[in-house]
Amino acid sequence: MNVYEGDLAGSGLRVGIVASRFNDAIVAKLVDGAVDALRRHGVDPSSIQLAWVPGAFELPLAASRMASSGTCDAVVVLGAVIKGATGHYDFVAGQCAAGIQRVALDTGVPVVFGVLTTDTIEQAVERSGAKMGNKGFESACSAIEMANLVNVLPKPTGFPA
Ligand code: INI
Repeated sequence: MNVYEGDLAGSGLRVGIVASRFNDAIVAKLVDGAVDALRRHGVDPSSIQLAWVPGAFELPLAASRMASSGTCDAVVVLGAVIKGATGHYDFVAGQCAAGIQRVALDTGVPVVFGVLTTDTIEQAVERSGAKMGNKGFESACSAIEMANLVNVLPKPTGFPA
């Protein structure tokens, strides 16, 4: 049996972070958590790129540019969509999630969904460094694991040697 797994060794990896400014008090904590996780797992700070976009709806485009640039082994996408704050929550959150998944499948580069989608601002606070952990930290760990998994999985046919 062949079992493929990605470990959490970040040394040598290049990671892009895309973050949205909407609800920036929350998202700044997610960015801090992500950078902390990357550094603790051995990613060189000079190998981390960070791009800011206005809101969660804009995250997929910037993630697409990062993922297709050839400069990232994985991309962490961070944002906060809070239901109480918007009537178009379902459109923003849904299109953001679908767009990010599409970028990952289209490019083959792991793109991790670290966007909080909550009913209240309190729930978002809890998930950005308070009692429910930090979604940015968790997402960065997932990005490292997926980057390393993609490196060991069998390559698609036609993939350059
Ligand atoms: N963007 C967010 O990231 N979070 C939100 O909660 C949010 N609300 O509440 O509307 C939000 N809206 C802005 C949206 O992402 C776009 O930036 C905007 O529609 C311009 O395209």
